[in-house]
Amino acid sequence: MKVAFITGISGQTGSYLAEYLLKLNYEVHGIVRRSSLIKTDRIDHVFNQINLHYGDMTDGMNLMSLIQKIQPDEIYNLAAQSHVKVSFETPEYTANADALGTLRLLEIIRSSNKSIKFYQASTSEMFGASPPPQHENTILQPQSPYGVAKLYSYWLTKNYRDAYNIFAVNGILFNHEGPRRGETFITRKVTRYVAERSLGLINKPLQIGNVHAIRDWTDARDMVEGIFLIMQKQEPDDYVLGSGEGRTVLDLIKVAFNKIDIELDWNENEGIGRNKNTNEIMVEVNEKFKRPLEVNSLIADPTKANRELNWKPTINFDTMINEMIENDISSISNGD
Ligand code: NAP
Ligand code: F7E
Repeated sequence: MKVAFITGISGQTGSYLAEYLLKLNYEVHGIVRRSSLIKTDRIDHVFNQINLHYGDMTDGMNLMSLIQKIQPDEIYNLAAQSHVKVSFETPEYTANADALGTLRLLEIIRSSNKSIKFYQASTSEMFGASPPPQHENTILQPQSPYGVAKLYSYWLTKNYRDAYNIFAVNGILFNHEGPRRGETFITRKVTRYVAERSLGLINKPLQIGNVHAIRDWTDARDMVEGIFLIMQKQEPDDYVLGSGEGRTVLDLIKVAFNKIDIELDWNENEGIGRNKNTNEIMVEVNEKFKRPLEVNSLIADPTKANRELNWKPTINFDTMINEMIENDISSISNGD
């Protein structure tokens, strides 16, 4: 039985990864942070099958003693302060968790007698200002403290691979979403709003930032499969994972409103979206949700992953958004 240690197991992708590895008969361990409220909703259904430990990416001694005790075969480093806008407000903390946290793990692996495989959750945010499509050799020009912190971890992962012969890999993942997505990311913010609208619980317009940014949105469950395949390669290497399809934030909003039979009429000068039939204002740009610096366009070129991992997403964008809205409607109806 293989032993996996997942940092960020309580997060969106970590929770799907835990399920995936359990199905493959892994012994799964993960860290959760102590907080005044319990935040394990995403993994409660597998609580009895996984091993949770208190831990924090900013606490090297804690990580060291856990890894010495658990003796994992594979470490998946998914823990991060993962919100781009928040990273402008908490840059030092973001660097500590997202950059130095990776250093702590890699140093523990380097000093271990056991050979431990390491996966780093790298991100398309590292491409930043480089125009799409972006692939493994695209120049990295991050535009946020988050992107810069992740860039450090990306290079450190390559560096420890080359210098110490560690099986250390980067998955350079484009945006991934699903029903478990955090509510402050744009897809979930929109699907939750649309769900509340359809249930008649809200009549104020949806407040959003930059509607023109382009993103490549893939289902998180498809990404987890890709993460696993990257870790199973004979030789360690880095891979871009994404659908290859770019959409604007406005496209996303229109698709979501369409699901509840509302056609949106966008007025660019006013920054307002109205219900075409009733003229009611549904969406409003609010400067508060814009970032000091934006990444305009991220669209994956996943050719290498298609070819070498035989990986392709199986869930399309519309299906994913539909499921997210349906899930929000049923969880709101159940009082969640
Ligand atoms: P997420 O939902 O925000 O989950 C992040 C996880 O990290 C949570 O479990 C969180 O715990 C944990 N965490 C944060 N700070 C920590 C710390 N100091 N010590 C220990 N744990 C900490 O993110 P996600 O969407 O699952 O993404 C997983 C990883 O992939 C992240 O590293 C993210 O940066 C990266 N990534 C994500 C995307 C995407 O589109 N989703 C794309 C590319 C890369 P709490 O629950 O306690 O906050
Ligand atoms: O923003 C625009 C925003 O916060 C997407 C993280 O998982 O993917 C994610 O980062 C776009 C941006 O994701 C709002 O300006 C407009 O252009 O959902 P997001 P992100 O910044 O792309 C990458 C790959 C990661 O690695 C990250 O961890 O939508 N946008 N209005 C808005 N975004 C938010 N959150 N809220 C708005 O109101």
